[in-house]
Amino acid sequence: MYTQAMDTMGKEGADAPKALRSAEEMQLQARFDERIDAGDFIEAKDWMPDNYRKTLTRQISQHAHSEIVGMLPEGNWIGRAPTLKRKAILLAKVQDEGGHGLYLYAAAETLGQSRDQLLDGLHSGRAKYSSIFNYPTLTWADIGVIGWLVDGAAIMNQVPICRCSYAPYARAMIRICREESFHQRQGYDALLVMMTKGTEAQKAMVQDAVNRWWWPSIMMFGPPDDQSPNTAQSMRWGIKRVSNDDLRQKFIDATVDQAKVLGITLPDPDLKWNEARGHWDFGVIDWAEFWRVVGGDGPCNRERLAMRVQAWEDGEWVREAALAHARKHSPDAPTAPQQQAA
Ligand code: FAQ
Repeated sequence: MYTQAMDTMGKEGADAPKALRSAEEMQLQARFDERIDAGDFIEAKDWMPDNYRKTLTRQISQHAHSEIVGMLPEGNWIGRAPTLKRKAILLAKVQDEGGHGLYLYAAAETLGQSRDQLLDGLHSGRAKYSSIFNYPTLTWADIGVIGWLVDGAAIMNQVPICRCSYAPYARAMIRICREESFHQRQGYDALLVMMTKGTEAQKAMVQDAVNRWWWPSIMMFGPPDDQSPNTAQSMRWGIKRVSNDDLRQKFIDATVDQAKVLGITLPDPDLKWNEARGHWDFGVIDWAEFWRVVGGDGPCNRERLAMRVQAWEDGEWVREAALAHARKHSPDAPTAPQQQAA
């Protein structure tokens, strides 16, 4: 028995020997599977398989990191918004993204990892965040295009997560999706004003921004289904409800008509309506670029991460003050931020 335990130690992956499971654990697993099949929601205190917990922690924390890293490209333009109205809208939007990050970190914490551990994953480069936020915002039109395309893609991906089998994540997503709708709308509105009332230079600026953001936006949905290691199991568990490719197609189908109303051209010569499929066909996505960016070598990866680490270091005194305050009111409060797991 002891040697068998030693054999399984430290091995992970498909070829790892299966750990012995008790009858009780098998019953719990069967009950969990039944609940998933019946479309039940799982709560934080319910029994769940380790890999379900792991997958959710990975996805929710990456989602949270995306929201707070996503504040950076737009935050960059708050001081340069062209009117008071646009500045107020952008401020509200960027604050919303910070709020989304906080709801999501709270949801991830219910799975047993502290906020400090989750953030350490981001700061050390172990955890991912969305590829899209590694592209630069070069002009004011980029801000409109982020709202229209990036928030538009985010909504398409996130509405099905409101029905995710893990209830704390699903609940967080309901509020987030309501706010994302405003984000998408304000971006579209800013572009429509530039395209209908702007100068030729402003219209060209919008087209240039669309040319740069289109392909990265459709990469946001993740790799094609046949190259997505997590999709099949996540769909079986009801974490994902729609696959990467299906969401991407739905997004493209919805966006083509919006582009026509705006009067811009999507930078894909292969975009063609396919009557037989009832969908728009589109060109080949440069997956090498996607993996390069996900792997840390995009145009702004280093800058984005350095800014998050700097913000964390600058905020140390705030965390210390909050802990000192908490200790005053409760002697049981921790004396230092929770340490990361070994
Ligand atoms: N970027 O097997 P799959 C927003 C990774 S929030 C980077 O298909 P999965 C709001 C993936 O993690 C945007 N990495 O993975 C906003 C996995 O790596 P791992 C974020 C990506 O999880 C707007 C590997 O590739 N939204 O925009 C990306 O089943 C404007 C294999 O992929 C969410 O996070 C990517 N694009 O499906 C804020 C939504 N795609 O971890 C500010 C929740 C894939 O195994 C301004 N997340 N990878 O090492 C999801 O729906 C899923 O996690 C997917 C990926 C669909 C993103």
